[in-house]
Amino acid sequence: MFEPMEDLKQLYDAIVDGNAGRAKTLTTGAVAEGMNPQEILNKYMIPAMDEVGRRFEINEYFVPELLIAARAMKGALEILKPLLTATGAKPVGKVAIGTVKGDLHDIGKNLVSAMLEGGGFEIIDLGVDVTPDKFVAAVKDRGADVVALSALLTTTMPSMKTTIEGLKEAGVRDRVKVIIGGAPVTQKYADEIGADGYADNASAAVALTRGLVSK
Ligand code: B1M
Repeated sequence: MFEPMEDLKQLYDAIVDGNAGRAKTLTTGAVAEGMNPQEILNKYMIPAMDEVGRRFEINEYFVPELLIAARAMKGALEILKPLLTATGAKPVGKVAIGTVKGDLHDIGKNLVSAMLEGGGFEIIDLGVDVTPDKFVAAVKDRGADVVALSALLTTTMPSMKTTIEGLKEAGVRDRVKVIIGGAPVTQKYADEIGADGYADNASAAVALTRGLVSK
């Protein structure tokens, strides 16, 4: 029988242990039992990745363990994604999203992307390690209204500033709203580099983007 608390605790453990098969099975079970996908994500999956980061910090985990935990997280997230993005509405704006140059972390970016899609936005996903010129091209050639930048490393945060400078140099900064986010990013940093907004999680990113495009 499905035991919500017990099975979801096991989902947390499966992600921390990098057991992708088990993480998928448990997520599928939780969804089939009608558990709220947002709750599965926020209460069990994201805290599991935080625990992985904590173990990395204290040298209990190394890059290989980060990678297998990330694979388990991504597999489970694929199951939740259709539920997070279910929408019938016509696009309310076009968002070019990517993880900035030098940065390969994409789980948070993918989550923000899925939630924005669920919020009715058309998404141009530029992937990871995205150079400023690719964001510029997404605005110039593909008509993005919003540029959404993710960074997980303190060392790659400056790429957000360089991207905004790139948009200015290309003469398209006034045409778009720029939002930023990621674990080390703050509202203060957003103000410093002249971004239009900062969100600290995927749901907040949707509310922020809605607010900006309606202005
Ligand atoms: Co790395 N890593 N990593 N890593 N990694 C962190 C970020 C770190 C904090 C771990 C630690 O030390 N505790 C640390 C950064 C330290 C720092 O800069 N302050 C770190 C490091 C050091 C590194 C390497 C340098 C390790 C090395 O090689 N020695 C290396 C760098 C590689 C590179 O990018 N050039 C590296 C590599 C990796 C892997 C590739 C192995 C893997 C990523 C796999 C992948 O993404 N495909 C990985 C992982 C998995 C992590 C941790 C453990 C988990 C990240 C994650 O997915 N979190 C991470 C520790 C941690 O964050 N707890 C860590 C879950 C995800 C849902 O959260 O991405 O924060 P997050 O997204 C959130 C919010 O931040 C926000 O919404 C999301 C949902 O709520 N958000 C936005 C994100 N983007 C947004 C954009 C928005 C708005 C909100 O608007 C546009």
